[in-house]
Amino acid sequence: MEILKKNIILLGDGATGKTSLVRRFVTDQFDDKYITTIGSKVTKKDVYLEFGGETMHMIMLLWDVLGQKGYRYTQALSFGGIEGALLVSDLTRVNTLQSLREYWIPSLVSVTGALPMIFLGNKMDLKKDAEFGEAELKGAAHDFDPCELKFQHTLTSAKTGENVELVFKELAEAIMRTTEKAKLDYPQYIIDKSDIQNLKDVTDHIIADFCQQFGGIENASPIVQRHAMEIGLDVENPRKRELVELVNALAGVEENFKPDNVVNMNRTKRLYLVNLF
Ligand code: G3D
Ligand code: MG
Repeated sequence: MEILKKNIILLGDGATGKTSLVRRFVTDQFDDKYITTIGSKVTKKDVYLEFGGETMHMIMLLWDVLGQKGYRYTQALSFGGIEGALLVSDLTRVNTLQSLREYWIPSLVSVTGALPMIFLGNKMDLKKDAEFGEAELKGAAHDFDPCELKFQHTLTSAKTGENVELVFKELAEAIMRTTEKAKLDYPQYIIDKSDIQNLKDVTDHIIADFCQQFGGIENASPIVQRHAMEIGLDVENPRKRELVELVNALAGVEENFKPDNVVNMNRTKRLYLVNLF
């Protein structure tokens, strides 16, 4: 039997239920070794799944990252080698879904590139306190779908255990299904965030990202230059407001030749970089 080792990350705001989901899924967690690193914890779980008529043994290494925003450098390091993500929101707090869109997803994909992601609306047992439901979750899954997973999203409860095992297995299957080709269809410019010290660096990365996805600097740079001039952006001394305008202008260009979800992903990722400062 083929054995595969895959790094999975759970991402989302504090108290959405990431640690509880891992605990629920990994029933023998107390016998398992925890590797504690700065800001994250790794738990191992063996999963067996049918794929292409064969049984596969997948060793899932589950990365449970500190749920606080702002630890971006230590978090960026733990994203290396991540091959799939469970994005956890708390159904009783709609701002946790907004955070996935505006913070956690761009933060992840800017270091990993396209990868399978499943959106979880956790705490489904607290139905009467819910601030959003499956429709909003599906909307987010639709907007961020770099591997064309058909907008995977599931309501879960770490408390009752409902759908918990299912979502980990769904992610394992999604990782198996996601071919190298799918990743190449959605090239992502990978950013080492520890490189970014100021808005000038951000400008550099935004332009490089756009150029790479546009098929090279020769074709792309006249377009970037035209928009930068129209906006009055000084690349040596960029201001935040101008950079936001540039990001929107580049999204306008990309709309002509990329699918909506990719345009949206790029735009969100670039705005996230601008908003680091
Ligand atoms: P985090 O790791 O994302 O920060 P935790 O979140 O797993 O620590 O969970 C935060 C709180 O939410 C915990 O409550 C936990 O018991 C609760 N919780 C997690 N998942 C669920 C769920 O599905 N349903 C309900 N009702 N509660 C859940 P405490 O009170 O211990 O802080
Ligand atoms: Mg936790």
